[in-house]
Amino acid sequence: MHRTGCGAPPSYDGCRTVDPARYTPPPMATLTEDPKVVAASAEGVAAEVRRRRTFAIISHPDAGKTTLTEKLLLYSGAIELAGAVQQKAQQRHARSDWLAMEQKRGISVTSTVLQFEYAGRCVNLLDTPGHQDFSEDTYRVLTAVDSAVMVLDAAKGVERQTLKLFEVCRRRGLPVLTFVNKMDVPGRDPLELLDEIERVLGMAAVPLNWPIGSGREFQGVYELGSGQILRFERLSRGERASLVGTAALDSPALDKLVGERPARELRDAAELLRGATPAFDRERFLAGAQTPVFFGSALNNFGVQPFLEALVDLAPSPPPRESDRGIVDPETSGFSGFVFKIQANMDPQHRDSMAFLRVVSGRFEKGMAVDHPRLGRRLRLPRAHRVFAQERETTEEAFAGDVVGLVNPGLFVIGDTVSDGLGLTFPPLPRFAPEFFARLRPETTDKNKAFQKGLRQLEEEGAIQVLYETGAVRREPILAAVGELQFDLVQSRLEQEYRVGTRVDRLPYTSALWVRAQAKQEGELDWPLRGVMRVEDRSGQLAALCEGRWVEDLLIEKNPKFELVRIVDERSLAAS
Ligand SMILES: Nc1nc2c(ncn2[C@@H]2O[C@H](COP(=O)(O)OP(=O)(O)OP(=O)(O)O)[C@@H](O)[C@H]2O)c(=O)[nH]1
Ligand SMILES: [Mg+2]
Repeated sequence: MHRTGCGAPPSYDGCRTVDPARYTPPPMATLTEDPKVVAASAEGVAAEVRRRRTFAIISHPDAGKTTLTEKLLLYSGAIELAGAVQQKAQQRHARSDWLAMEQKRGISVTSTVLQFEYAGRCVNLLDTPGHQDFSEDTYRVLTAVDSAVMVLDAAKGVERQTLKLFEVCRRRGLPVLTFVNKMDVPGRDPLELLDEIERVLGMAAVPLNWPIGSGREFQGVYELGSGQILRFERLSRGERASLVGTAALDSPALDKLVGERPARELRDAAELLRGATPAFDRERFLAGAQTPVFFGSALNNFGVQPFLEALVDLAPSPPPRESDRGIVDPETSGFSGFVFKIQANMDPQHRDSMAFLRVVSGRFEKGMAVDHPRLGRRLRLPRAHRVFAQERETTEEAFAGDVVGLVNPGLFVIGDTVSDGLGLTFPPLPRFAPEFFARLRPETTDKNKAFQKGLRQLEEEGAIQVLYETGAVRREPILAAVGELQFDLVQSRLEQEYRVGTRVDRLPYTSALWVRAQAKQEGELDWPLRGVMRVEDRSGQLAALCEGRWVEDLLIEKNPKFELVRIVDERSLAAS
């Protein structure tokens, strides 16, 4: 694993206070003190929490999230050579697209956690899939972060899925930074893009840098704050590029550096911007009323380093969070956290299941005893891991803001809260209603054990739900998924991780209703004759698969005595 993971002893250089009104800086630790003791002290915890930056990268598919992630890793020094999403011969894959299906298709299908150090900050970065079929995972990630980086394709602006994800950020009160990517190909006018952000997303877009040229002539960025010009040069094969020169806007050196026409255009644009855009206001950004905008090309490494520097500077450290027992302060409360993601078989050496825990408050310590309210007991937490995509490394401690991996021998499900005696629970995580259903069969009968094991694991991860037709002669699993591509993912993972080939046969149903009934009342249910299938989940909870909305309505109408529940769908909340 990586030398750049965040562990003790920390250097407390440059800790920023997020909200000066709320926080008073703790005294600095001195080198003569034992780092472990310092980290466990109240001041040590506060200082550690303040240097955490925990954010997700979000957007419509293909805007360049994974490419940008890879380049942020490159410029942070966490990796030495960047890989690519679609790789040519002898090129590496991007770290955050490590699943076989991701590498084969060049899309992200699951979120990835990457922890690294940069400029005295401990960064927890979560690259998310853009495709709507995997958006449940992305939505859950958005519960676990403190800010978001919204990537826009310069030619496409604010696309549909970006808008939906932005709405989730808004509802969660997450500050959003914007990176306008792909400036190296012909795109839209930058002013028009700013205008679109304002119109469509309803927040002020404040450029902190400005592109010099565009398309093939894109050369670099002009930093509005410092007045510096940063000109880059294209390099091949994922190397760290390459600032070839800087100049002030009004100096003749600028014409030499970027050419006369681009220099003239830039001076005109700078003039225009001075009157047209509001000043960046940190409080308004933190309140979600403003987004700072950066331009660049992740593929060519243009503008990535300035963006990384601004990102770790501007992104907030962990804020207080709500729980059922009131507000939890990240610095002064004891340890608490929640599980937002589960993934098995990440490491072919270990083939275990990993629960991803977002630490909400305080300090996690290896082997500590915690309350687990869902299980109603106190337990010793298993070893924690710092995670870097597929790689992991055990860690002795973690602080509010961190995402750590806990090896999960069935103790955790998505949404579980743990705390050091605080007796609290964090709000439930979003669950989407399935809209696609299919029977899943192993291709051969001799792999039934591996098939069942794999299926159970994927169900635990929340990637799909598994149902069974009631009263059927053969207990064949029916997959219930939010999007069709999830079937492909299940098949690919069963093949890769369990060596089981499968067949998927689609079913015509479009929704599922849970039927809340006592076992003895079930016989009283009045089922429509057509368009419905009675199913149950692993625990025997009854549900009805419905072929169209009219069947749902009919079922509800025929059974007024029963509670027929549609799963609350966060997507519809986002749209409202
Ligand atoms: N020309 C150009 N292409 C880019 C740039 N950044 C990314 N790409 C390409 O755009 C495609 C999609 O990039 P990804 O990084 O996989 O996009 P993503 O947003 O992670 O996509 P999903 O995770 O599938 O939603 C790839 O072919 C990249 O090489 C850029 O700055 N310029
Ligand atoms: Mg991606």
